Amino acid sequence: MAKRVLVLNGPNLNMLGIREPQTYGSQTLADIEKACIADGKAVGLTVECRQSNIEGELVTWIQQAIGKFDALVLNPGAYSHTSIAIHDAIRAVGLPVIEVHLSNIHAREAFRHHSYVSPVALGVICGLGASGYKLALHALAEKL
Ligand code: CA2
Repeated sequence: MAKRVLVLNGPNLNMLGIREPQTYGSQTLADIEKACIADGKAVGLTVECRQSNIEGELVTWIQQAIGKFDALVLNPGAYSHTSIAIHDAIRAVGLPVIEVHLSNIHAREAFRHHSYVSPVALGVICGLGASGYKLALHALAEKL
């Protein structure tokens, strides 16, 4: 059976392509999600995509991934820098998570340099724009 991957995007990522293209690129979230489904299919993965602006909803989806998904690709948005709840949820489910950021968080403001997600992630990709999601899916296809 094809391995199943949940691609989760956090707060404000529904604004992609509408504002700040110089930082986050010109693709919309719908474009990125469509590409994730196609890129996943090309490497034998079944991909489902969701986005939420609500921390608790992301936590619930991470918890509910047990038994339904084999791995996650997660762009936690600004919750990367604040959320112990998302850190704890990833630890609790024990599924492999690849953290993706469109921008290079280390080349930006100091408050973006720390991520609570990175220590519990299998890997971290940042600064490569929407290609980061494709790279994460390719890595999962090899690892799963
Ligand atoms: O680079 C990334 O992918 C981020 O996760 C994006 C977050 C930011 O808080 C992280 O530090 C890095 C912000 C997403 C906001 O997305 C927008 C898109 C278009 C217009 C405004 C915001």
